[in-house]
Amino acid sequence: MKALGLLIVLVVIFSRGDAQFPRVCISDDLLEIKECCPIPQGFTEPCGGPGRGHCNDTHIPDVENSVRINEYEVDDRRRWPTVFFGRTCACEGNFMGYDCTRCIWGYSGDDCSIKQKPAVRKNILNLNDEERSKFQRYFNNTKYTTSDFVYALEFKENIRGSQDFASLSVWDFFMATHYYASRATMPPASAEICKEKNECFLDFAHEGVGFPTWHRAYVLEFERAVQEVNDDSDWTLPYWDWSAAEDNQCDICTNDYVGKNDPDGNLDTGSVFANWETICVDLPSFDEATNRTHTKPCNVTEGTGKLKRNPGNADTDSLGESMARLPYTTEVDFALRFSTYDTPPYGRISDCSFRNLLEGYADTSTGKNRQTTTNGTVTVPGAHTLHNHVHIYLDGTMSDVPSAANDPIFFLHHCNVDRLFETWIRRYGTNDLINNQPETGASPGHSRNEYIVPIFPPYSHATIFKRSTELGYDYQELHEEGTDGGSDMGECGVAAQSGVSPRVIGMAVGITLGLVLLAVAVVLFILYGPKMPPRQVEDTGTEMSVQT
Ligand SMILES: *[C@@H]1O[C@H](CO)[C@@H](O)[C@H](O)[C@H]1NC(C)=O
Ligand SMILES: *[C@@H]1O[C@H](CO)[C@@H](O)[C@H](O)[C@H]1NC(C)=O
Ligand SMILES: *[C@@H]1O[C@H](CO)[C@@H](O)[C@H](O)[C@H]1NC(C)=O
Ligand SMILES: *[C@@H]1O[C@H](CO)[C@@H](O)[C@H](O)[C@H]1NC(C)=O
Ligand SMILES: *[C@@H]1O[C@H](CO)[C@@H](O)[C@H](O)[C@H]1NC(C)=O
Ligand SMILES: [Cu+2]
Repeated sequence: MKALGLLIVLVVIFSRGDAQFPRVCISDDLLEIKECCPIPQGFTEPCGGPGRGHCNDTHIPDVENSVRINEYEVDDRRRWPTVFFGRTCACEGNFMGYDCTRCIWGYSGDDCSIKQKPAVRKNILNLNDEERSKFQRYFNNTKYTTSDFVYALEFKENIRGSQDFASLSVWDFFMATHYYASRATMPPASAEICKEKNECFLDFAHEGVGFPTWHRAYVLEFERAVQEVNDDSDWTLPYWDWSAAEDNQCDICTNDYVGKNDPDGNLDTGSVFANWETICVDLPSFDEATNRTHTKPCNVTEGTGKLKRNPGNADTDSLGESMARLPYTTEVDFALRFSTYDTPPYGRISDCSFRNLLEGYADTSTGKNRQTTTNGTVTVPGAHTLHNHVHIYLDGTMSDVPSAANDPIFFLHHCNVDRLFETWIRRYGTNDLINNQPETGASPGHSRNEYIVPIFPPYSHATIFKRSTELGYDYQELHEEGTDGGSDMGECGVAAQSGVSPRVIGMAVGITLGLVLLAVAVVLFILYGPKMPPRQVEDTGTEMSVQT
């Protein structure tokens, strides 16, 4: 099984030429004129017409990136989605979607004017039997229902017409979307430049400041797709709070949830997901697949075998002892002490950054990035914490990030990652939340005004950096700091942070409040004697200064 543990660090999956678009826009004519402005059902004009939407040139945000994107001249994801479509629906008001028939997140109703009461995403362990089997059935239906979107089988430069787009299931469409956004190596000519910057790849979803918002949008789109497949708009995705798992082992790897497995990492035949066929697993590397044959590495219509999962069996020799267990809740507490959302260069080497701790390239004891190093014959594994840690711990399909979304546990994991992101927002967020995201200087696709590639038609990271209640959903419970109320920030002392953190303000307010309460209590005590027992007052004061 250890051989299956394709490491996140080592995987270099390339996927530059594919894309996914509404089936209605993949006629030879529309591909030729590069226009995707369908007339919605029941309407007479493209994009619905005045009051709903109109067809317009696709606006592309002009952003300066730290990696020179034009060096990736063959990558179809650049200036998304204009390599395929230069004219798309510009929706008005609260409408969105490729034909402006959807409502923006958080709104519903025929004219999308009703602000939704937030739908609550529950802890998967709190689902009752009926809800649990519903989650399994709904996921399974999503795997076996054909998507309205199709997927380009070839690089744009090789696309001849509609015959080069494939139909796939709704589940596999999401799988392919994540795969398409993930890591691609740099063209050989630029390899030297990028090596210096430690950024020899293009990844629109990972290793960057856009990681939390990219996956937030992705999970929202997925949740809505599952609702649509199952005709149940009230359904919500459950989250898996892995940091609370008993004995720090996978507590949902049973047939009641995502399926148990044998010692070789095969799912039990009693699991709903045992027969699911994966796509895009164990593909040849980019260089081999594209340089020799100039063909896309992943043919999404070809299965690549059954799901594999083997929690706790990742190769601890090369990856570190901690990979035999799930992350501790104290590691989550640690990450959530960082009020600084992200730090330059907004990538995998960022230090003292909440985003990098959550994504998992920063150590949860120092707060700093650590790459794999060698000291003599001893290899010190790079930091893989929280989000990354869970992927690696689960081993098998989940440990290869670009194709990890084959496994149903992926969405339960990412729902929890989003819940931790939301915990950060509620703890440190102010009215100008998006200012936590850089306007320039991130790697391509990660700055605040850039699009979440390859959502079509796209919207920016900034539009999704809001409290979840603004987007129409909430969590049963956010992450609560453990009772130790620690203040350890490793090698990233509070002083190293820019500005005064809300935490410090909170502490000051707490202490002041405690002192005021104490003073009031003393006065009351003097005035009214033993009616107000002083012991209780002392307790209140102590508790406050510990907690804040
Ligand atoms: C159409 O797109 C152009 C170019 O992006 C933009 O300047 C213009 O404001 C858009 N028109 C409308 C009505 O949205
Ligand atoms: C999953 O759905 C497929 C297609 O509808 C069906 O054949 C299969 O029995 C379902 N699996 C389970 C375990 O319900
Ligand atoms: C690409 O192919 C050319 C010609 O076969 C070869 O010289 C070159 O080394 C290959 N590049 C990579 C990165 O494999
Ligand atoms: C993709 O796989 C299908 C099924 O095996 C095959 O018919 C098709 O030719 C393949 N397409 C490409 C572009 O390789
Ligand atoms: C390298 O290993 C030696 C011997 O185990 C140890 O004394 C030294 O501190 C290590 N150096 C670093 C930088 O970890
Ligand atoms: Cu991902």
